[in-house]
Amino acid sequence: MGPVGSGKTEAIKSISDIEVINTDVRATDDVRKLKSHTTVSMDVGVLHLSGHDKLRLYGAPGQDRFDFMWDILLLQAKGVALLLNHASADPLAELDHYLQAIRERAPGNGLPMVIGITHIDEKPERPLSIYEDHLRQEKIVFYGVMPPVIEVDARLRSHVRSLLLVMVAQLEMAARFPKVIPRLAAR
Ligand SMILES: Nc1nc2c(ncn2[C@@H]2O[C@H](COP(=O)(O)OP(=O)(O)OP(=O)(O)O)[C@@H](O)[C@H]2O)c(=O)[nH]1
Ligand SMILES: [Mg+2]
Repeated sequence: MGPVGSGKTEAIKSISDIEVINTDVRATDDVRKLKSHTTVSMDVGVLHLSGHDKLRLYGAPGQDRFDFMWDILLLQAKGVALLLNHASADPLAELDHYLQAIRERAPGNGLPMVIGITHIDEKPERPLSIYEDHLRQEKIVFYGVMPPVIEVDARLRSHVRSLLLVMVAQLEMAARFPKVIPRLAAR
């Protein structure tokens, strides 16, 4: 999940082991000022892990007017990778907006979450510490931990892989220590 242009479609294209199914169409509204195409339904990809494990990847549309897709995707999601555009006007407001949207759809402990900061190269003067400072100040906890914040260039497979492995680690930890986060046992 994440705002328009944060790199959700690009990240799935970079990492997927299958050809990505996407629903990008030509943008005709304000989005056109940012980029030519936007996701209207979802992106679908797969990342093969070791053995027979695989991570199914679903990229949500960034625009709020398609938020019914967030309802559908979060109903079945095992975890959320939230991408934020570091170069946007107010990335912390976007962070709060999405955290709220996710909380409303996954109440209780929420879901395992990892936050990927994209477009860092476009705003190098803005410190990266703003995200962790904000999460700490607001005491934001999902699934028993403050969501890890990772630097990601969505165009680079290795970066996207690191982001997803951090999320897989949270899922594994939860599966091994279900008493730490009781809701996990039920999932
Ligand atoms: N310079 C730079 N460009 C990036 C980075 N990460 C992603 N991009 C580019 O930013 C654009 C993001 O576009 P998408 O992946 O379509 O964005 P999206 O999040 O799917 O947007 P919606 O579907 O409209 O919600 C692409 O052109 C990427 O190549 C980064 O770290 N640095
Ligand atoms: Mg997209």
